[in-house]
Amino acid sequence: MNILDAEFVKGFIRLTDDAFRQGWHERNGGNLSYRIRPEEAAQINENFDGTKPFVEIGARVPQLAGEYFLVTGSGKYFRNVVLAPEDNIAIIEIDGKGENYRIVWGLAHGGRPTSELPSHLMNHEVKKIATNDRHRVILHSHTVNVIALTFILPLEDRVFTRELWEMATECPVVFPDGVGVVHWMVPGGREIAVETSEMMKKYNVAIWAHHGTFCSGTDLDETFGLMHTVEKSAEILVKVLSMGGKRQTIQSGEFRELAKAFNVTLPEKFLK
Ligand code: 2HA
Ligand code: ZN
Repeated sequence: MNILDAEFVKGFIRLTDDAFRQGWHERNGGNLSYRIRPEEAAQINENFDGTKPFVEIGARVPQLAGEYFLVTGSGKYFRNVVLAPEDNIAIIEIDGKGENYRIVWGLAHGGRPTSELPSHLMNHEVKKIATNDRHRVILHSHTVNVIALTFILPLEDRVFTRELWEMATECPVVFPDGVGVVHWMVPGGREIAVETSEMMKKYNVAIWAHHGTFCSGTDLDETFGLMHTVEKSAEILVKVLSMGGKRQTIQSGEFRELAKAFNVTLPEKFLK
């Protein structure tokens, strides 16, 4: 099968276009990765080029040994993916130790996988284990309103979770575990990857102060939808704060009622 005809590739390309149109991906901002199912890889691997050298990941991900990922390219623009996928995205293979990768398809005119590859792969490893192989997508976006809030709210999981939950009744149902906040760090390396993957052990959302948001999910729709929900909630909070702040809101007892009605568990630490 032609790689561009595979459903997961079509979905990946559509997500990059949708996310660009949301205003989350200026220039080369943001990145996306998808952990390819073995049966999906089997449908297209006749088109893989296994001759490129392995390169260091910059992190150790032994639980991902031998896996294939579809990833956006470093320095590539989300808005160009739909026009020229083969130049802007790539499929990479992880080696048997989980320490190196090689490009087997894509980035046809050169390039490297996303500069945030250590964070993406460490998040995938954590989520693969935590969700019993269900989560397959990591999306990093420069979400305008979430970033704005990191200049105003204390950089605490509890504060961000509770404020975002209060801004839209469906939020606790969409992200019942809450969100984590990573203090400002240099992007692109192993250190921020370690911090972020620690957050991903507890949450599906990790906010990078003054930078953006990471979301994890089972599929492309769910992960895009999670980013969209979190960012929309942040937008409402920015509007509320701009109008002088809350005069009324959803109460802890009401969140408990919601949890019961929608059959979700909300951690008590966020209901104080
Ligand atoms: O430019 O978003 O975090 C890509 C990024 C780095
Ligand atoms: Zn970024």
